[in-house]
Amino acid sequence: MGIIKERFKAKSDLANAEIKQLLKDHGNKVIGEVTLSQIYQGMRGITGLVTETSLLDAQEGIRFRGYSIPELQAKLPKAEGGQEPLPEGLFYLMLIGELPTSEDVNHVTSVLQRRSHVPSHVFAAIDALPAYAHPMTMFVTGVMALQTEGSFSKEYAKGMNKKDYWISTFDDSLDLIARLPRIAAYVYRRKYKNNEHIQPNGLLDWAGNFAHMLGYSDHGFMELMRLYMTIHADHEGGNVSAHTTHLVGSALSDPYLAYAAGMNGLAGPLHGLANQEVIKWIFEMQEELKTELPTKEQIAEYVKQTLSSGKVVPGYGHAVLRKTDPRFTAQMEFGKKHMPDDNLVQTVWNIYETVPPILQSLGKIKNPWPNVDAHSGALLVHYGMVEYEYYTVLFAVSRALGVLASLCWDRALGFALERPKSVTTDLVKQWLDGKDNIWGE
Ligand code: CMX
Repeated sequence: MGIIKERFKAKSDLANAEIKQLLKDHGNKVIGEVTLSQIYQGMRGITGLVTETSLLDAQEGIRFRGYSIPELQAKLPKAEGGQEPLPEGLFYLMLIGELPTSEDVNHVTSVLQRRSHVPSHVFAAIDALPAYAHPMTMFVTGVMALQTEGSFSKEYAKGMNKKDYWISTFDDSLDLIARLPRIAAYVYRRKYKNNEHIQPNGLLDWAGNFAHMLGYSDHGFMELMRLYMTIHADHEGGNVSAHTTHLVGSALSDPYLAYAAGMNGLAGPLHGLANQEVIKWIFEMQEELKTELPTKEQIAEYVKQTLSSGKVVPGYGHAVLRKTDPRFTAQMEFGKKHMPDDNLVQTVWNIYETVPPILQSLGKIKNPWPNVDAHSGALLVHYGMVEYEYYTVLFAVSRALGVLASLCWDRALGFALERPKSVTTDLVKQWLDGKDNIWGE
């Protein structure tokens, strides 16, 4: 057994015993109540899941195993000559629950390098799609084709002891994380770079090698990828991509099936696809106003136009957060350091000063502040990655770190099949008429 796997087993054995005791002592304690609005309106605020890897505070933003993004930037190991955290370190932290040493991170990097081979039928499956297919469709098709290489389903078919579910889940998760950059880079080069592919560089870290295979080998872009892959990795358990991965995984669908399902959720415009929508919206604004650097007054007018045509302002608002997303702030800091005079980046900052008061004045939006997607595209465009339809694929590669670390925990803790109760409006009406005991089990 590898060293990370041994450490994971030791940690999860302890957690298992602790949770068993916790449930024995307090299993019947009530932790909240559910209102009628909540069941009709996206179950906002209902505590119904356990996700160990990260926790979202509405005011402060995300913490990964207790660490904020600035803390991670200070404490996680860096690449040689780099200043941004290595995402392998965050994966270790989410999986093991402790900050890694540089040696631990180097170990994760080399394990991922060893496992990164992608069989040719995966590329053939992507090639079978027309060139106009969306990059997320190509990416998820590649992931589904790779499912042939998984071990969980094969072990299950042979007859696996429940206690061992976590082992092949762990193996599949590492294999998948190792191989995703290759699949994602293949999609990019096929769709946008004449099908000219770049072989991996085994001397680079996971995110650095991804940048290299995409065709962006300059130091700044590699640093951006390390930061990007770190901050997009996890956002506790209730968001669509994490929740879907967990839900599908709860049926004992293997990590490939569960992750692919989650990423189909990430591909929705109210979730991860918002990163492409932001840049598309800014490009359209620049075109309509015939300027690369619209004034704040011009931006305000354009925002009002967007709202009055019944559309959302992409990159703004959040289901849980109530302040500026610290992932936005981390990217803003990166922009200030690497490209303070870039027109598009400055436009993102001008939008930041313009949009919140307008959204606030509508009186119905719970969070008028920017989320992670409001900033990412402008940084990518700066380095030449202008193909905004691709951006959600980058988000998906990063999100694998969080949702797959969580899936390992789901299996190690023996979490049950997820199956909440649903009701009909007829039943709700009967209940409102005073009929008791109608909710069922
Ligand atoms: N622009 C315009 N209207 C917005 C808005 C925005 N950015 N954000 C919320 N609203 C509207 C909602 O559509 C809703 O309107 P109705 O009552 O008419 O249906 C109202 O304000 C209340 O919504 P809310 O409770 O504040 O927000 P929700 O929890 O329902 O939705 C989210 C959250 C993210 C879907 C929403 O803010 C949105 O659509 N934002 C734009 C898309 C986006 O940036 N998504 C990315 C989120 C981060 C991520 O997952 O990657």
